[in-house]
Amino acid sequence: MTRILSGIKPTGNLTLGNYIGALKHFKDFQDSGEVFIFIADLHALTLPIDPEFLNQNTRDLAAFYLASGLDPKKATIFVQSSVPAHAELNAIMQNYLYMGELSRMTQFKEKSAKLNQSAIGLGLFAYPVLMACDIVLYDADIVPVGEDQVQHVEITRDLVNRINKRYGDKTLVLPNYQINKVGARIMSLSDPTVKMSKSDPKGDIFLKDPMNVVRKKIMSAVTDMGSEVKFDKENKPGISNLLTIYAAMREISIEEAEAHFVGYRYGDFKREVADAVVAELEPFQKKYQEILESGSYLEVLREGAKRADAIAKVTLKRVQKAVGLLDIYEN
Ligand code: AQP
Repeated sequence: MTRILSGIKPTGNLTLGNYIGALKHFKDFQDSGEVFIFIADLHALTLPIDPEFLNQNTRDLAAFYLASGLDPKKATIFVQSSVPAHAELNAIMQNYLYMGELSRMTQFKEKSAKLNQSAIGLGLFAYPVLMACDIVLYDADIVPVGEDQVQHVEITRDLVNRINKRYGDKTLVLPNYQINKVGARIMSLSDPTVKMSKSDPKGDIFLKDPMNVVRKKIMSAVTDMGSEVKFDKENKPGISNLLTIYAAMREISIEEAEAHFVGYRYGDFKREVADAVVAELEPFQKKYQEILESGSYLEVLREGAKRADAIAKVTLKRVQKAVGLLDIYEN
């Protein structure tokens, strides 16, 4: 059975970008494969974060996962730090990805550029090593991600090939990434040339925003010169972004969305985009709130950790053995 794994960092309030690029699609996999969805809390420590904020974001994310339709009977939902094998495998794998290749990672370059250069944590630099461990521990075949994370799955593939060449081709499973046809990169509403991002929000829509705020943000989104509602990323980045959001909400292609808005003025166009977003987010938000208040997500995470731990341990053992670490409990 195909194994699918993905995760989100609890670094901030989830955005519509996280929803469209990742969250919305997780449930689609749970009937066709074995799904592992985790909360990447160790990754969240790679940039300074307030402990209470991290704690709350972790709870929120668990509730959002469940609200998105993930069924804990079908999908294994867990917190990364609750499965020790992630950190243990990381200690081994950090020796097999090289500083040159890690320093070329776009995410590292972008995030480190915003920091005081003398205070860039090793974890931020080594982020792709831990992410590779997250993936290979579960023998994942497919990793659904937004566009930004593709490079990290590619470096995971390099690592797997390196390890398998050295220790035998059955040591690790080679993963593939999967990105959505529509909405792999949702842009900021106030500056459509930058990605909508939870740790660096710029007029972004948060999944916890009240619906009147969601509407207001869409109505005041930056648009472009001209008056035609047309998908043209280069010359009309604002309109193209709103068209993408609409297409993702209605689960149609960009071409279908464009055809729908022929002859529309910007104001009416934005109003319909807002309607589509509210129609999807409102019930989703209600479900999230119910789950959060009930506290039921904690039992799901405990059960998920048990299941994930049992699988991750097996991979860890296989790697420890392959690289020559002595198991003192075996003969
Ligand atoms: N704007 C986006 N459009 C489409 N997909 C997106 N994703 C994130 N932003 C967009 C996808 O959501 C998942 C969550 O990834 P992550 O939390 O591990 O980190 P990220 O990719 O770095 O996302 P953020 O929101 O920008 O987080 P911060 O600000 O903490 O770095 C991934 O599948 C991602 O591609």
